[in-house]
Amino acid sequence: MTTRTVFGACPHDCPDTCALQVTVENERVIKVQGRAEHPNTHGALCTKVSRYPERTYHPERLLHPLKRVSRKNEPPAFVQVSWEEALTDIAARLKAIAARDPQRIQPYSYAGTMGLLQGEAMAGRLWNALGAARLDRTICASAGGAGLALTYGHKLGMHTRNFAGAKLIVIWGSNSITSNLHFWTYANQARREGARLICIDPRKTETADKCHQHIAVLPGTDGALALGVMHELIQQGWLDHDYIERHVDGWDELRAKALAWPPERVAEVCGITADEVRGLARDYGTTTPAAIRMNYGLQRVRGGGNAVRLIALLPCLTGAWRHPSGGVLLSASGWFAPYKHPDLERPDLLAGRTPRTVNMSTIGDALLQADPPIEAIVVYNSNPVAVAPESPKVVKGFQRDDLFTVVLEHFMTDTADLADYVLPATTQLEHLDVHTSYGHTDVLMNQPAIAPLGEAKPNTQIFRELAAALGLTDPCFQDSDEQLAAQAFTADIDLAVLREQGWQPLPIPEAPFADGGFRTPSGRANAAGADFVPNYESARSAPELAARFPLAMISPPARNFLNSSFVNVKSLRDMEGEPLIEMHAEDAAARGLTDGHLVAAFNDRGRYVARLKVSPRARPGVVNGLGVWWRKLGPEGTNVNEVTHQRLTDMGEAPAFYDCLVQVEAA
Ligand SMILES: Nc1nc2c(c(=O)[nH]1)N[C@H]1C(S)=C(S)[C@@H](COP(=O)(O)OP(=O)(O)OC[C@H]3O[C@@H](n4cnc5c(=O)[nH]c(N)nc54)[C@H](O)[C@@H]3O)O[C@H]1N2
Ligand SMILES: Nc1nc2c(c(=O)[nH]1)N[C@H]1C(S)=C(S)[C@@H](COP(=O)(O)OP(=O)(O)OC[C@H]3O[C@@H](n4cnc5c(=O)[nH]c(N)nc54)[C@H](O)[C@@H]3O)O[C@H]1N2
Ligand code: SF4
Ligand SMILES: [Mo]
Repeated sequence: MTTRTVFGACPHDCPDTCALQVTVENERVIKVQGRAEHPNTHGALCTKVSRYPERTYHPERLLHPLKRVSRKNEPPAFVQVSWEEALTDIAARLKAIAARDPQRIQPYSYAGTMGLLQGEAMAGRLWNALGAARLDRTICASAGGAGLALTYGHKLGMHTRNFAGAKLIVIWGSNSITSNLHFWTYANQARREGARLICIDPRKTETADKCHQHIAVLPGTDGALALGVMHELIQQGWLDHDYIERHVDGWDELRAKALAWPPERVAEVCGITADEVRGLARDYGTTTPAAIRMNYGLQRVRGGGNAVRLIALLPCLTGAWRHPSGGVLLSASGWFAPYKHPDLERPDLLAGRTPRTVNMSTIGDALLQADPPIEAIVVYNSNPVAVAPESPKVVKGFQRDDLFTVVLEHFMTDTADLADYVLPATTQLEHLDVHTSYGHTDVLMNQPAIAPLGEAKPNTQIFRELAAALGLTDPCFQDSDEQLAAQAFTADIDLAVLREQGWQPLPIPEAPFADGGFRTPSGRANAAGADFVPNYESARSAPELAARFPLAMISPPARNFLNSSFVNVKSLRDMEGEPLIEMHAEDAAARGLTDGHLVAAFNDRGRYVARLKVSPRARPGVVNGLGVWWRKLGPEGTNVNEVTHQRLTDMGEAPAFYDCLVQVEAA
């Protein structure tokens, strides 16, 4: 028996980017653990990724290329083909389209893996060389990202580990225990040292259960709450005038806006009490150091970008940034920018062409309406039929018989079901990759632990071979994954260190903005223009719509899934049970509904059937449609995106998943 240990990195779209220790016995992975030596991972993984061998060796893993033999609106039927046959045919189809107009070829990818290599390194080169359409990758974080960039100049924040030293932690729009477990470890450490923890979330999450206080705002009202806090900071004299004067632009304008938001007005808009607003402001204005952990939950509404701006300005007003354990963290990804090679995807191969850009968040409309039409779509690292908003339109788009669809996948997802070709991709245990993070500031390397299963190939290899089949001859298509890894970063990142140790930390100061130094052109935080933007859909902003669809619906992540990944891993699905809609007892009673009823959440866009859970986790007026289930595993073949819409946020052109009105009735 031979046993070895391989160092890896978790590829998932999660702020924690854990360092993995993979145990291989007789060429089979028997265990995936967190590395004890990696500071942020500290030896622990979430339940999902501890089950990685179960996912990798899943009996339904795709191991061979498949070709569709049914029509798109019929039940999916595929036959196994050789790689040669698949790639020759795909290349011929794409070539014919490219000869007419390459921008009718649409790549579609997101963060199924966050790896730089299996992400866009080789794929981006292919699309550039072809002149294919660009994809605006907005589906998750671009509203908050744009808000942060406008305010600080980049996506920058506190060190996660420094939350351990805070005396007040505000967890704002984040269910940390579910989606940012390793942050929670630091928050707990702070609590043991006497810190106060406040959770701001419409849902009473497992994280809210463990905080000292939970403030259950209505969805999309965080900007108003931040203005209310500012109102009190001004009125009570809890401002750091010296910090503001030296490091903030646009304060006079913001001050005037904040003064129009006394606690009583805020309370009405947010659906909370004026005392909750005053208490939050008092805690925040009088506790040092005070740290805010925002997550992306609060920016999936029309005003998401502005909400992030207003919250990000709070530590600039109190001078919380002066302390290593004060400030705010939404994303740390901007810290990596100076270390990443800007030309990894070889934009020079575009050779002056400027293909159109399609927004991934409105792929439903784009597939049905784009002019010229999208004739081919190549999907990798994403499951748009399940995760993109307003799925009735997404499904209809993918069902077009004249659309040529190629999906690179591990499993037969809802999207793969609608493909012309399904190509088997390797998992993180089978390929090389390098990773940055959006929750900490270490670069990680993932070494392959085992050979590819079946005929699966890394995305990089699939795109390499597709480039060859298309007759693309630039030498960059010959680069191996090792070479791509070497090209991914500037000289400050040492691949030898990554190979030896598994990670390399970036040299980021402990208190990065203690003396200002934001990355805006002026070096000052920018408050100009930040304001509260109400939801598209809410009782206050759209009363006529609310008369028909009176319940606000949010659809936050399920703990044992990662977006739509892991839904097909039985042990994890068993923990989640089945697709659920949580509703407050008052709302259930008003509709004559009881716990366990099969119900439909519906609006003019669609109808989602799930099991009702009458639960104090839901506040009155708000229902929680958890997780992104695979449509085909739902009771009527739909998931929560059946009812979400394609309107975009105030900045960043992102989806407003949590800005959604529905009615609920017995199914
Ligand atoms: N287990 C697990 N972990 C995950 C994911 C997953 O699906 N499952 N998803 C990953 C991804 S893709 C991302 S982007 C990250 C971050 O993922 P996020 O989607 O930000 O996830 P959460 O931290 O769960 O934060 C969402 C929280 O925001 C709350 N929320 C909803 N609307 C509002 C609002 O208007 N205001 C406020 N204050 N709160 C609101 C929700 O109830 C929920 O508790 O997590 C990643 N981690
Ligand atoms: N209603 C609602 N919708 C949401 C959200 C929500 O909170 N509510 N959250 C949104 C957010 S934050 C995000 S980030 C998006 C996420 O949306 P996606 O990025 O589409 O994420 P997943 O659903 O996890 O799908 C990723 C797919 O990539 C595949 N994959 C993983 N690794 C590889 C690989 O190496 N190669 C290939 N070829 N495939 C691979 C996985 O098997 C999986 O099927 O969903 C969004 N949708
Ligand atoms: S999903 Fe997040 S918490 Fe789980 S192993 Fe990956 S990085 Fe760590
Ligand atoms: Mo996300």
